[in-house]
Amino acid sequence: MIAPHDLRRLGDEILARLPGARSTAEVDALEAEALGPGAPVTEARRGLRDASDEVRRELGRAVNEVTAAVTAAAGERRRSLAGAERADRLAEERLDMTLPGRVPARGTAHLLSTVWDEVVDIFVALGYTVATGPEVETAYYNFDALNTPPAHPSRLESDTFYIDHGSDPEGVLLRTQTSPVQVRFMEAHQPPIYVVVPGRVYRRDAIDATHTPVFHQLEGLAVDEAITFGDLKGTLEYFARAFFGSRRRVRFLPHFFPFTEPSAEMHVDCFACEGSGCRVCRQSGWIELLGCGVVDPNVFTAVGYDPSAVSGFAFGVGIDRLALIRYGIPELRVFFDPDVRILRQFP
Ligand code: 2NM
Repeated sequence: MIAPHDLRRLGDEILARLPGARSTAEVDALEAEALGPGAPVTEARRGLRDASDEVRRELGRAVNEVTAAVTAAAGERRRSLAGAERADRLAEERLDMTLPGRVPARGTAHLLSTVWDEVVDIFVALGYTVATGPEVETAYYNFDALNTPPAHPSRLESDTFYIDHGSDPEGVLLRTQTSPVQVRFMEAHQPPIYVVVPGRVYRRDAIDATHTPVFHQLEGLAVDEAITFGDLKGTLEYFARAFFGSRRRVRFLPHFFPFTEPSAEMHVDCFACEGSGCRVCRQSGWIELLGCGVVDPNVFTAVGYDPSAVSGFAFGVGIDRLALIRYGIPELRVFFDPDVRILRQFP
C-alpha cells in the first residue's frame, strides 16, 4: 500500500510540471499520471476498502487532497491554454479591414472583335439584318452563283484552299469571301433584303504585312425595287463617316468584280492628315477602304429572282484592314499573335 506522503509527493510533482504543459493533450497526460486508470491515486483509492481505519483516514485524506489539487490545477492550466490558443488563433486570423481590396485581372475583347461589333452596329442601326453561314462551302455558292466562271483566276488552286471531299477536287473549299452567305440568304428570303454578313474568310496568300491566310470580312447586300448606285454611295459614305468621323469625304473609282456591274472601290480621305498626305495614307491623302458595286443580274437569276423586277448593291470590307488603318498597326500578324502585351494595348 502506497504511503500518504508518497501520494502527496507525486501530487506536488504533477503540480510543478503542469505549468510546463504546452497543450491540453499534455495536461491530460500529466493529470492521468496521478489520477488515470492504474495510476497511484486511483490504486490507493481502490485499496482504501481493505485498509485499517487509521490507514483509511490518513490515506483517504491524501487521496482526496491530491485528487482535488491535481484536478483544480489541470483545469486551471487547461483554461489558460485555451485562452492562449484563442489569442494565437485571433492573431493568426487577424483581418485588416483597412487594406485595399485585390482588383481581379480583367480581360478585354480582342481588337478585331471590337471593330467587328462596331461595324455590325453601324449597319444594324440602318436597319440591316445580320446573317452568318458555313466557312466550308461548295464551289457553287462561293463562285458559280456569284457569276464567277470556272476559269476565273480566283478559283485557281494557288488562290483557294480546296477540301478533299467528294469526286470533284474543286467542289468543296474554304470560303474566300462571305458572299456565299448572301446567296444562301437570297435563296431563303424574298426582297426587300438588307443584310450584312461578318465572318472569317480564307485565301491561299503568302503571309506578309497585309496578308494572312485567314482574315475577316463584312459584306453587305441591299435588294429592293429600284435600288441605284446612288443608294450605294449614300449608304457607304454614311458608313465611312460613322467609322472614321463625320468630316470624312469619300470617292469611288471604277474596279471589277465578277458579281457586280458596275463595280467600284471606295476611298476615304485620310483621317490622320485630313487629306494633305502623311504616313497613314502613304502621302496620297486617300485610303482604299472597300469594294462595292451594283449586283450583277446573273446573281439574281442564280437565286431565282427576276432581275428586271429588283435591283441591289453589295459591298465587302475587310475588318482586319479597318482595324489596321484606324489604330496605325504596322502589320496584320499582330492580330493572330497570342501575346497579351499586344492585345492589352487596345482596351
Ligand atoms: C465585294 C465587293 C462587291 C458582294 C456581292 C454580293 C452578292 F452576293 F450580292 F453578289 N455579296 N457581296 C460584293 C460586291 C463584295 O467585296 C469586296
